[in-house]
Amino acid sequence: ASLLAACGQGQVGQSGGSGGTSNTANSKKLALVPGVQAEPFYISMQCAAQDEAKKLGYDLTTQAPQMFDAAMQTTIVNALGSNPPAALLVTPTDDKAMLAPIQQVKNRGTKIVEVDTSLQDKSVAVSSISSDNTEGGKMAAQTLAKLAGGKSGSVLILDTIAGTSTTAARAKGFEDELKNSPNLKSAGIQFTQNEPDQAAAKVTAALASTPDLIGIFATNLNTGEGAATGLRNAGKIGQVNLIGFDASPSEVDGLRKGEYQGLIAQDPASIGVQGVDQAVASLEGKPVTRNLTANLHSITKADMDANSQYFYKQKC
Ligand code: T6T
Repeated sequence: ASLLAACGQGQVGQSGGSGGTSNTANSKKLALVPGVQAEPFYISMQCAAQDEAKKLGYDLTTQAPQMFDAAMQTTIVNALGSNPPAALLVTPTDDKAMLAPIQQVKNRGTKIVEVDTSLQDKSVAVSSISSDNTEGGKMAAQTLAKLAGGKSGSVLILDTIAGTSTTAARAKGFEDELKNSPNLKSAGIQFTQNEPDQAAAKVTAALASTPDLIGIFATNLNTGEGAATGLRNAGKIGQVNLIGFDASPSEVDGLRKGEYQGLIAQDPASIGVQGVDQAVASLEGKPVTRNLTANLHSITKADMDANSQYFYKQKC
């Protein structure tokens, strides 16, 4: 407790740098702090991570913030400092704001593994596991280009919150790839604070301001669900092509109903398993891989039944 008091809340560092104290009582304890609670992507990741930890003789506990929010996540990460786990698997909800709290846990001797998102500072984690999000954005642009079939028009990108490494890479990959389709013009990137209602409102506004809107790329689950609502409210389902990211039950349902023309599904279970494997390798002095990726799968209504293994879970 005295060490924690010496470090103080939100401060970075402890003399001696990243060495810290290793807590032998917790040598088999792994903590997972995902981006947000009760959300199918992170539930799927957590279920697989728990199973993998158990298989390797470790115990993984999960604590998730109520919202995808750096202040809420900071409170959880700071609390870990008083009883540090051997390793922390974390989804930084902001690529800069989460640096200080995560570094502080690291300074207590905890190994840090990033799962899904990552910090801008690449010196903190021993390993980072994510989808190739730039490639995912590119896949979405290629799907929309194919659906447009040479027809001209504008396409809107719905991002979540500035500072989210994953969705930012998806939006960038999408915009870069769009340049290869001269008939398609970017109507810009709109931030939605990861709120479906805001995504729906941005779609309503875009339909009014951009009469040639022919496509939308929703960079994650909440933006996709909101975009589908916006299109439904305007009676534009099927007229404006919607490509979503992720494969939540509601998105999968929307794909079946024709609200989405395509989904780019991630493999959150693989991210969870690889995260645990890297954390354990690091704790046991085995070789650790600094960057790992999980596969992506482009799914359409036509092939969705053959791809049901990529659909996300609502519970373990
Ligand atoms: O798309 C995932 C995740 O990869 C991203 O970092 C945040 O949003 C999700 O959790 C979906 O809601």
